[in-house]
Amino acid sequence: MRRLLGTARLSLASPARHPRTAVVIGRLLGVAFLTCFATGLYSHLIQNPLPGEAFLTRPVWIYRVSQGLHVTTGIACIPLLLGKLYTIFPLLFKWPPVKTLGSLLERGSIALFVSSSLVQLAIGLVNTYQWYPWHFGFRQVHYALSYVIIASLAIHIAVKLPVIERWWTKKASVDAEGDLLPVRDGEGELARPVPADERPRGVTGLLMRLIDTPPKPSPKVSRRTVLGAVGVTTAAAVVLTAGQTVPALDATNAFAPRKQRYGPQSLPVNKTARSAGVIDAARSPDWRLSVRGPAGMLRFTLDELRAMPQTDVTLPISCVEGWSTNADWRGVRFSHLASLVGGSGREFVVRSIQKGAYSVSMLQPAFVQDPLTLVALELNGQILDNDHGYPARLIAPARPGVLQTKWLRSLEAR
Ligand SMILES: Nc1nc2c(c(=O)[nH]1)N[C@H]1C(S)=C(S)[C@@H](COP(=O)(O)O)O[C@H]1N2
Ligand SMILES: [Mo]
Repeated sequence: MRRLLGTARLSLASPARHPRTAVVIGRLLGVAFLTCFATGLYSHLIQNPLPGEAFLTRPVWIYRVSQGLHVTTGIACIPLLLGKLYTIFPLLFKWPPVKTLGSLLERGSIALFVSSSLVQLAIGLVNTYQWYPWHFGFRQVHYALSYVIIASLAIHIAVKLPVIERWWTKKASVDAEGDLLPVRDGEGELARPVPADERPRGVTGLLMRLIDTPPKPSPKVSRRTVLGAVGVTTAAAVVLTAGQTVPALDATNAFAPRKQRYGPQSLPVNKTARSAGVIDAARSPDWRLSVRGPAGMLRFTLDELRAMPQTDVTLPISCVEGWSTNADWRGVRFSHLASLVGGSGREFVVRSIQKGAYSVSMLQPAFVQDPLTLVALELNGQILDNDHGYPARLIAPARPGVLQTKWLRSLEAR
């Protein structure tokens, strides 16, 4: 077994598989994972607030940027992680896999990190296409896994700190000609000359010695090729998808699930009125918006809402799935409606005529009082399209799209 794995490791040795390469890719991967974790946590806290949590309402685009970063860095993690796995691949054939308690921690944390990140990135990516080919709750699993990943990453970095430090700077990694310095024992296992007792023996060993003199690894794939490939695929993944949230990259947005301005009234749509089953109720002349607060309940027809003072705001829809677009909204200030029922400064429950998921959202006092929060009746200069929430929808600054409830039915102070 040991010999077989030794052979495998030797045949996989390559100058690209050097701890310096692992450190270079690892740094980028670390930054991407931490950004993804922080922005994911932010998104989680807006949707599942802690008691007494304060909400940021400015800048209005904060959620747009944060969630755009979340999805974009998550996508960038995929080629980076694969590149990193390529560089450390031979270590999978280390035998015995675990020698000491320290190595158990090291290998255990890597196993956990690699497996949980692969699952995390895969379900996250698939989720951006609104495809849920599984039977678990995406949000809970994605959230729980993020802690597993960050904890195992912290252990991994702590264990590897000596190697990371040793190969951190370029200066300390290359000789006068610019070639990577060889790895000595204790400086990281990768590309270390295979000790005599680990070299394959017998026929395999003989053959290998004929083809390729061990322990010198053959320069099959150069370090530059690997770093170049990882860099190009990562950049491509970003450039080909980030246009769903960065308007300047719209032209190169080939793979993202949504395009800027592609949808009714120049705004993408997730859930259509038809699929939500709301068209009849939304178009009915009996539609009323009921607003309830400490001072009682009022019910408004669409004409009554239109007769109230109208406010214009420019605010983005920023979907948790990563796409976002700015739009011009016109409607009645939420704070005005709240004050009519004595609900100023209260938290409101906002309900849709739609049933089921996404049909309710909580609007905390900071958003209720915000002059930019509207019960919108118009979008980009036209009466709201059925698919954008006709006759009325909620639009507030700095909130995830999923909380910008469409096809409003009632606003209730708590
Ligand atoms: N009632 C209701 N409101 C809703 C949704 C929904 O499914 N039902 N989808 C939400 C989501 S996930 C987003 S991103 C925004 C924008 O989606 P849209 O483009 O479909 O309007 O609307 C939100 N409001
Ligand atoms: Mo969304």
